[in-house]
Amino acid sequence: MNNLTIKKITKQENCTTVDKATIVASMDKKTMMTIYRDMIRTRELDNGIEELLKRGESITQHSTRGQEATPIATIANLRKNDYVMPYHRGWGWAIGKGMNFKEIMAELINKKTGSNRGRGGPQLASWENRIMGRPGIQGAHLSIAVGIALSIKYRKTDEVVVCFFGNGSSNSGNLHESLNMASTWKVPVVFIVENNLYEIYEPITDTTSVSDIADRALGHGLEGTIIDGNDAFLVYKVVGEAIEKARRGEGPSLIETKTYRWMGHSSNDQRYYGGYRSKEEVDAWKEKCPISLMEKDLIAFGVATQAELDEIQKAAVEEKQAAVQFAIDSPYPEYEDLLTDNYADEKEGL
Ligand SMILES: Cc1ncc(C[n+]2csc(CCOP(=O)(O)OP(=O)(O)O)c2C)c(N)n1
Repeated sequence: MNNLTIKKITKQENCTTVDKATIVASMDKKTMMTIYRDMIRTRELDNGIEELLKRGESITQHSTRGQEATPIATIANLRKNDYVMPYHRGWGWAIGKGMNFKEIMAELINKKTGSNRGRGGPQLASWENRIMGRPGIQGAHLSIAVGIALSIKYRKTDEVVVCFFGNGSSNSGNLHESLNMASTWKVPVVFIVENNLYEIYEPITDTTSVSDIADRALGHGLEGTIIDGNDAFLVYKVVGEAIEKARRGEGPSLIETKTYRWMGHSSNDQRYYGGYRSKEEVDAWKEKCPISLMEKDLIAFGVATQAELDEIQKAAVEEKQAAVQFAIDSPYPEYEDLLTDNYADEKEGL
């Protein structure tokens, strides 16, 4: 045999289009209005945190501004007993999954009335809402999501896990281990990578070998999909299909949502424009605001009137004001609170 085979693996892209009118027609008004409302509430949460920061409260905020569509439209597909493995960018996932706004705000400044009684602070968690805790170690949570999905498979339920992460975390070795195991075991997890083009102050081109993170799915036998992460309708549809696939036991998916953060990396980063990105770039992305886009669509497709949307906006501002006040007025935990909810209990002599 003199004919020797050389096989090159090349990236194959398969683009399809979807008519937004078809997506809108397939959704009920309640779902669309919930997505819109929760995006507005997420932005108001951001505004409320800024008010607290101005009062000197100590929170490190990783603003969601400009990225609201991905967490909210993703979670709109979930049931109460589905799991969310969040990441550090904002708290949209907490709003979307149904955590109480006031309790979130109080928790963020470690008040006793907070969702975790002031113990967790920004690292929100909620067992009731199956929010498995905001992680601090980039990428480490990816394998935890796979572990939860494996437990679902063992328990033979039709629950799913949605795991969010940023483009920076996609450079963690743990991504590859997690994609590999999820794909091998065919567990019900949907990975959502919010590609906002930066990793703290570094542009993606300086830190990452590919411009599309979804490419990394291919090497692990998963389907990788790339969508506009600022279009709530598209996110809802595409993620919804991946979630249903996972529910049917047909395995995991990786969806990359292209998006952009308007603010600095965190509230410690005041260099919104200068330094590592241009004002022109930020302003161009502000033109693609996910909330304004959905607003235009809801009106254009006759789903809602401007008056209805204004009402939602007004209610969200009032909710934010009440939550800020509630957080400020709430007490800090007492010394005795240190002795509750601990694994090692004094009474047990441990
Ligand atoms: C293992 C680890 N390394 C570094 C950090 C510091 N850190 C916090 S956020 C962040 C950038 C994450 O970027 P990305 O995943 O793109 O998410 P984004 O902040 O852009 O939403 C880094 C490096 C960390 N928390 N954990």
